[in-house]
Amino acid sequence: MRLSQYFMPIMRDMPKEAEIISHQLMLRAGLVRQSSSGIYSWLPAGHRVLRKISEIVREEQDRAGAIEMLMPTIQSADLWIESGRYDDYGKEMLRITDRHGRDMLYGPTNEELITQIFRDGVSSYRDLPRNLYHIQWKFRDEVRPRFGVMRGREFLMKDAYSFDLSVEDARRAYYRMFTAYLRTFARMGLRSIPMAADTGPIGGKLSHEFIILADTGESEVFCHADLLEMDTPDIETDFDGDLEQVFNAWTAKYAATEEMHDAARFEKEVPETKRISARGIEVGHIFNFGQKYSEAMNCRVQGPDGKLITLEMGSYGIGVSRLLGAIIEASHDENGIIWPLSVAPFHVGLVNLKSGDSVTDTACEALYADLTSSGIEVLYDDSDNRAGAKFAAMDLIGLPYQVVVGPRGLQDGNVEIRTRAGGEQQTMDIAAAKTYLNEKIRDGLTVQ
Ligand code: 5CA
Repeated sequence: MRLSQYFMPIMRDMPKEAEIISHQLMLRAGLVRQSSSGIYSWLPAGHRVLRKISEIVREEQDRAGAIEMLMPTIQSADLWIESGRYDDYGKEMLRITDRHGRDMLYGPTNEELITQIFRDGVSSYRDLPRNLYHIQWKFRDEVRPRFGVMRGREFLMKDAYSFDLSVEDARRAYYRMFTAYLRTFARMGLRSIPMAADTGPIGGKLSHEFIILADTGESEVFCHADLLEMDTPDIETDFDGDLEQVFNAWTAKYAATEEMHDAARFEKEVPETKRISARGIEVGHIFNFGQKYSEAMNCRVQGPDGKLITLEMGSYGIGVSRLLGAIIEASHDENGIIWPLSVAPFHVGLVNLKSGDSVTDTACEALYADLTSSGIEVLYDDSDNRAGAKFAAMDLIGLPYQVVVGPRGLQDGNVEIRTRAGGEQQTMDIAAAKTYLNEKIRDGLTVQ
């Protein structure tokens, strides 16, 4: 993509309305714009990141055996009356009346709708187990939308719903999602810690929040420091075999959100030097709620002996749009965002130090064409801005690699490669630069 033909409105000054760094940087780097309180437009570069995050979520859900579908954003109130949650949900639910006077709502979550769809689509124990998911916009009329996309009113969520015949099977479904979540967040460069959590309006007893430690996090959390060093399940993880082990290993050490925290237990179980009490961002939340919805909504199948079985259910959410904020909170410096390669809007920023100079232009055009044709995503700054402004913009938008091309280096056939994360600068000839970038990017995108 040529910057001269792109749309990425960069702001030099600090936006006053943004309280936390990720929100400031998302506005300054031209990723989002607020359209009304807690509701955002995703500008082209922000949209690219949102798509990449969604794709990682999708790959790991698919790998864990969940099946993708898509449910609408607008739902009928009738279903929520059936489950008993229509009144419980209170003011957070955006209620709408259509032209026929029918009560509708903008879905804050989908337990009711999926239960109806599943109940109407299955009749026998042979159709189980299943886990269905979608990635869809939700609306919650939060009292205090804040921190940009971190606590929005409209936000993108991945929500999966599992249906099982027995309590044991439902636990296995829970372990599958638990494991998939560890992998999902690790692939975005995040260290997530599953913490015993309260279930709130979703219900049930078994629940974990996946938390990223960050000073600007909304919740207070407590955990054992060893959890920061645990190994993430790798691609060889057997989604039928090793799951209970993964779950047990990750839940053996103390980790709890504020609502579930037990100070006496924390002090007893965790040596003083290992106690972490910090703030955290909730990027995912999983629930096993047994028969709460299947009972209320009559979601049953016939068992092998002809008797009806009320299904065991769970739901599993990831805050896809919130993740942009969480990743930036975890990865930035005083100059701007530092995107992990896997979610960066582009892999490489190509900086032409002297647009209009034919030698420099020719070298840049050739590099741009070659890198692009080998599958690398390049943002080419072909504008005639000053060098200093170009560097500042590249650092702000945080692409993992910068290639700086100018007449002086080109006299010796050289360009400079800068790594955004470590700040290293290396001078090398053009052929070596292409090989270097191809290798680094291929290796960096390989899923472990
Ligand atoms: N039905 C369940 C699981 S699918 C559910 O709705 N869970 S939830 O309420 O915990 O939401 C799932 C995830 O969505 C949260 O972990 C959080 O990352 C994200 N989320 C929740 N509310 C917001 C919000 N207002 N803005 C941005 N992300 C949010």
